[in-house]
Amino acid sequence: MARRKPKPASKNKGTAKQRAAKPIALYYWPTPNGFKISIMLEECKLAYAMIPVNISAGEQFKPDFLKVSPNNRMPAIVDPDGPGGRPISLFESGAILQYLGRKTGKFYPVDERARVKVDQWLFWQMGGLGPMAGQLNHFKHYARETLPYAIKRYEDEVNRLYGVMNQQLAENEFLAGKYSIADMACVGWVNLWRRQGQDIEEFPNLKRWLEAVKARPAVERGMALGLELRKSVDMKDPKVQAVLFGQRARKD
Ligand SMILES: N[C@@H](CCC(=O)N[C@@H](CS)C(=O)NCC(=O)O)C(=O)O
Repeated sequence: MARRKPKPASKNKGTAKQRAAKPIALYYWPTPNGFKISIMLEECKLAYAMIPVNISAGEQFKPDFLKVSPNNRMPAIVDPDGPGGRPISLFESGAILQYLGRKTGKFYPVDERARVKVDQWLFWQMGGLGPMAGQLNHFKHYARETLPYAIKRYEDEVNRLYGVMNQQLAENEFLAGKYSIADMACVGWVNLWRRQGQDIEEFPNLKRWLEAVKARPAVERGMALGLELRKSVDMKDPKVQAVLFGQRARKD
């Protein structure tokens, strides 16, 4: 019997199981946007390797990172086992959550009506809760001048958004009915309610939801990932502020 020539190692893709075991590279810093993806990876029990992107030291501008995330923002991932068994890179946390949901078939239903529900709340977080809470954090905690109008504008908006969630959660256990990527997108932000000048007691359904989501072991692990990295960072340090604030289009 003629022996088949063994394939060279580089071309041997291995079994589906072996390929799946190759870790996903997670470009990450411990913030509510980063937590979205660490939570999902933990929930899906996917193998991953965290690569810290110290955004306070300007690592988000390194050429290798910009190839993966041209918006100089984390999180981003490289999945060595992407479509067709080839690597794929992705930036934007909402797109990453949807990708991982499609890849694993978890926390992102296939049924169109159920999926539309998840998409609505996911995009609501991406376009509303995240940006508004982000601006609030900037004006309330970091701005070099105190601008009461800006603080009130974003504090009110976060308050309004909390009210919308509270209403939705009156009749739904989770944002889109069942626990999904939409809840993962929001938990890190709502967890900062004190810092956002909000009173969670005004929003009993939101409080119930926050406690339930945070009690999930994968959420706990996801929101604990790399917290030690941030410890030595002083956001008031002018060098850190020079990296993070006042960014304009890059000419290089
Ligand atoms: N829309 C983006 C936002 C990501 C984002 O704002 N990331 C921040 C940290 S929370 C970042 O990487 N900042 C780096 C910088 O400002 O240069 C997403 O959801 O992925």
